[in-house]
Amino acid sequence: MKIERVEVVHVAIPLVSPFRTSFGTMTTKDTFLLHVVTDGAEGWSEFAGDPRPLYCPEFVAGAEIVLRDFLVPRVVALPSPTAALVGPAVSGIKGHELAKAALETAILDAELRSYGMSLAGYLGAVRERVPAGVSVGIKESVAELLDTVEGYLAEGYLRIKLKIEPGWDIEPVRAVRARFGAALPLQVDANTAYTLADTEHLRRLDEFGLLLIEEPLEEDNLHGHARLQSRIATRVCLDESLHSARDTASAIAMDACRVVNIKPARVGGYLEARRIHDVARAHGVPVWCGGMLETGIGRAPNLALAALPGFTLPGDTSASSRYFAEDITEPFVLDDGHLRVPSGPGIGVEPLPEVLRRFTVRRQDLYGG
Ligand code: NPG
Repeated sequence: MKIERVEVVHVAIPLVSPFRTSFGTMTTKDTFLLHVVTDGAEGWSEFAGDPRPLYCPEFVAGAEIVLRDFLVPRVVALPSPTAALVGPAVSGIKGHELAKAALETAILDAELRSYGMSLAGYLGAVRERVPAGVSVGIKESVAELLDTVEGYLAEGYLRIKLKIEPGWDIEPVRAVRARFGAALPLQVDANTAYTLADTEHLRRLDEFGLLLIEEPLEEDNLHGHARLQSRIATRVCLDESLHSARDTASAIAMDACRVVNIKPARVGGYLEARRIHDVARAHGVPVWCGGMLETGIGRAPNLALAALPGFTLPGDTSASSRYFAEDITEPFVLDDGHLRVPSGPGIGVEPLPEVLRRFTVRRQDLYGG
């Protein structure tokens, strides 16, 4: 395969409602798509990060530079670039997993399209549809939270995740349990907002029968998470702390997590995500697929991954309408609480040209063109 052109397409798409977490509030999906043109086919991917480095160190403007100056030159210089060669080619560049994931995914999409093979088939998917969970941001009041959760349950979502932070944890969880019952699959996500000194406080969540508590402590504090896990009954799930299959193996060996959130972008792409799935599954540790408010371009490959056998918990892979009044692909629609796994070649979706044009802020060639 020969790469002829690599282009970034910056987009800004309003969210249907602001999304508040312990690290900030988002009102717009402001990122770029990566468009790769090869001699065989074209591929698309989405940079999962935001304009500000609040969730992780990477951010939109920085990622464009890293791709332009360090990642794309190494990959186009390969005699015959393929997705499997991207990781080794860029391994000398430290970090920047989100940018690496965007490049690998766009090339993988083009490559699979040239073979007429779906990403789901390539990864080893065993399901045609996956159960959909939804992530509910921090609200102004418990009443507003209950209304929001009620609306999502009425739409058919099968699992609720509540964002928490100090001052917004026990009471919202208690209220959701009281209103919707003990059978509702419910979990919480702290996005690193607590410290080990909060152990006794976090132990109060044990009485609510949660599926898990996600990333309660500082990023990369595996030792602290293991100490916390030894003192609370709720399963600890890691997100921000896991960047690779090796990290995941260490965390599992230390009992720093009993569940893993796999976000392909956070770990450098779908090939490493698949390895994490395999490591976790070999240890009997359940995984689920996280989300970063992606458009349909980022969501489609996540659905393919979520169809692997070890994904035994519903993920944050919600329908397009949870995020946008208008998605840039054909919308993903909830059907009986599930989303269909794309079955067409590559990631199985493409941007709708007219919609993409309306949401495009800027286009820039990084190579060729
Ligand atoms: O449905 O895609 C979604 C959002 C799920 O809560 C969600 N994502 O911390 O996992 C997270 C959070 C996030 C959103 C992280 C945006 C980074 C950016």
